Amino acid sequence: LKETQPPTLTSEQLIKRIMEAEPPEIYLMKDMKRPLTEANVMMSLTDLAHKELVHMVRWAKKIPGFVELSICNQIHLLDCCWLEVLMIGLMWRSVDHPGKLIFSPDLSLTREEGSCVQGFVEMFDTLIAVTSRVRELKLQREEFVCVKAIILFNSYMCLSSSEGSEDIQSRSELLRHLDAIIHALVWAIAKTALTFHQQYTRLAHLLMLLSHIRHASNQYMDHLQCMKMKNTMPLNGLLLEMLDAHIMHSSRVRPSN
Ligand code: AOE
Repeated sequence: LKETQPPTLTSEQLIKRIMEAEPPEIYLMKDMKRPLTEANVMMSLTDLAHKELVHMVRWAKKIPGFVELSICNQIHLLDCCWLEVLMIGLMWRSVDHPGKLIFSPDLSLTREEGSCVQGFVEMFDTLIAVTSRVRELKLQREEFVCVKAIILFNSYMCLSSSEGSEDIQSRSELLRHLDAIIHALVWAIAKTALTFHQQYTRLAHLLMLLSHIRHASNQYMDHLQCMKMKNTMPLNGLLLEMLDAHIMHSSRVRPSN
């Protein structure tokens, strides 16, 4: 039983809240004179990803509706989408730098520089290709923040789908928030001087980016999985835990805790 239903935000208010939730730029402030060896690059990227994940949790908590979900569902959503959220952020930072990935203001890599990392080139090409598409579409900041929030709530497929009334209520709450963000995205698209026909075509194109981002995320998850097996990379406990969570989701086995 819900005591108080929060007042519904207008699309404008919702976008304002989502914009305010944006994480800060992360600087690595490493000695960049070190050679771009596989170990150095991977250490920097892992370090960056960890710092970003801390901000990602803060970001998610500021997305209207997220903190009202159960802690368990909050964890499941983040477990499912963390790499997709990192990737769309990376694409957004890299959009004005064709052929480069801007990991942080002080760490950008070209395809050639990245080729020192095993399995990087394939991933790099995918990320560059989707980033080019983002550039082609001239993605606007308001649209970007909405699409990123949609990635978070669209991970609801990872949530437990048992028949329990709590689960069902939680799921419908989540879908209500997802609808509100989609509505806000439609509102943001409508602000541009486009015909109706161009507006819904644009909405479709923006949402189709999601399948490419999910593909890239899965591609790298598989790669991380390989590396975990071969033990070629210094993976920390957090990552191993994360990978286990990922396997559990993809094989539809419920975590035991
Ligand atoms: C993409 C975007 C970004 O901002 C950073 C990085 C860094 C690494 C990059 C990846 C990326 C793009 C694809 C790359 C990859 C390295 C090689 C690959 C270039 O080709 C990713 C580094 C990933 C490090 C793993 C970090 C541990 C994650 C643990 C998460 C976790 O434990 N949980 C429970 C999820 C919590 C969510 C908040």
